[in-house]
Amino acid sequence: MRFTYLLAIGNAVATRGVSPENEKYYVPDADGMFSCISDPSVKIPFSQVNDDYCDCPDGSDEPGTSACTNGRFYCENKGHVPSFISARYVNDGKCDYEMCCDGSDEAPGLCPNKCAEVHERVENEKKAARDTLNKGLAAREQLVHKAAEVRSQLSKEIEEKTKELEAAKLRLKEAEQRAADLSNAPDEVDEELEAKFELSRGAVKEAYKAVDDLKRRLAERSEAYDKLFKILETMKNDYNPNFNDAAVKQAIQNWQEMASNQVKNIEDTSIKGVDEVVGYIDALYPKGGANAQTGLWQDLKNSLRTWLVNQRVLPPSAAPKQHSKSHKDAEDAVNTLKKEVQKIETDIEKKQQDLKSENGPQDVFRALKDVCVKNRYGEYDYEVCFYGKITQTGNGQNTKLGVFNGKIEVGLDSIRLGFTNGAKCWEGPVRSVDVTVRCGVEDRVIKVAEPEKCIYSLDMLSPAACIPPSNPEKEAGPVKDEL
Ligand code: MAN
Repeated sequence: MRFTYLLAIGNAVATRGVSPENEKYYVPDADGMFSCISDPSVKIPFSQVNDDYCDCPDGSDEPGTSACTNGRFYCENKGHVPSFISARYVNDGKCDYEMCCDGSDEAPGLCPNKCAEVHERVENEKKAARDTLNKGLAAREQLVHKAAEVRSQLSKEIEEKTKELEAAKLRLKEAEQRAADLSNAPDEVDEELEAKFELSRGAVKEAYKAVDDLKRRLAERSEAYDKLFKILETMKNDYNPNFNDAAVKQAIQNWQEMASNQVKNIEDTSIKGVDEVVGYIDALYPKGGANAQTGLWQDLKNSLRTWLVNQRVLPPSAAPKQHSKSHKDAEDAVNTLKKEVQKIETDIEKKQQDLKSENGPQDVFRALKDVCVKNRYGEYDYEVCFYGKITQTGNGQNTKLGVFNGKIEVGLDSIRLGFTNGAKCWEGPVRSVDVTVRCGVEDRVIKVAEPEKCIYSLDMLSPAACIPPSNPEKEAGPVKDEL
């Protein structure tokens, strides 16, 4: 009877800190020995279990003392959730209620069981977390809905802009055609020249007639001159010098002088000059008229210019070509339209990039494009604009800590956003912020730290980060002995 009682006490000592699953190992074998759990080849007398001296490499011989640094103590925590705590907390004289609410890790009587109290608090916290998650998930649904709206609005804008682009391209094509037409039209110098031609056309015709008349009269004179020439030549050859007629002699002498000088010149130069002028006038009024826009007309104009320059009527260098005002206006319109087309194209490209971008699970962060959150933490106010910048305000300063760089990393229970390129820190780096967003019912900054100078970490809450638990059983699952 006494032996059975002592065995029971001995077993109670041996199984202190042992989980129900492992109790089977804490029974002496036929030789009264204990085998270390992870390495059963190592055996010790059963009496050395929980003797406050570490014998087994895995610490399994000291489940209820602090002797093995790798030992683990099982707290039953009746009324709450069983747990293992590290051997170093065992018998340290402190009640570690968060881990071992039944106080079994300390000597009996030192730490009264508080599992009921702890359980209630933990359950309340869990309930609050569940409420937050449910409300957060509901708010997230709305964000996802809004993100879808923003997306479809973006697609609509791209569609409209594409139509606008087509219309602008058409207008550009028309404007280019108009400018091309006007560039082929006569320039202002041509118009002026033609106007002058029109004015002088009548006068030129008159002159043409006068020249013809002159030519005819000149021909008559020339004929008369030939006859007179012959008469005088005959007289010169046939007169009798013995008659000594002084008047005849003088007449013949004068005739000889005259015949040898001027008369020939008149014929050579004047007639040739008149023919040249007539040739130009003929050329200037071709069949199609002066307005005929042909290469021939250009050639003729050039010939006329050359002739006028040769006659010293025009200065040697031609006036630079000037475009008409309407042509210039048309070219300006082309340039304006080209810019407009380019602007619309850039706009469309930007929107298409935006549409392609990823914005977290179910595109949820797209709904926060224009959202900014402002909260005080420590000595500063922090404003976070999800797709903009983070600003730190206080102590008379307004500092840009970073600009959203598009990085969205989805973790198990949080989402990280990257903000870089903030204001340069005095004698330090360019400021940047690593933002961690966790599930919350509303957007809020809850903590800011500066682990390194001007490198910040900012914790936020937002429904955007509420993720439905993927494996709810794991959370509430029983604690398993891993030894
Ligand atoms: C300001 C703030 C601080 C930062 C110092 C660095 O005071 O932006 O967060 O550490 O500048 O000089």
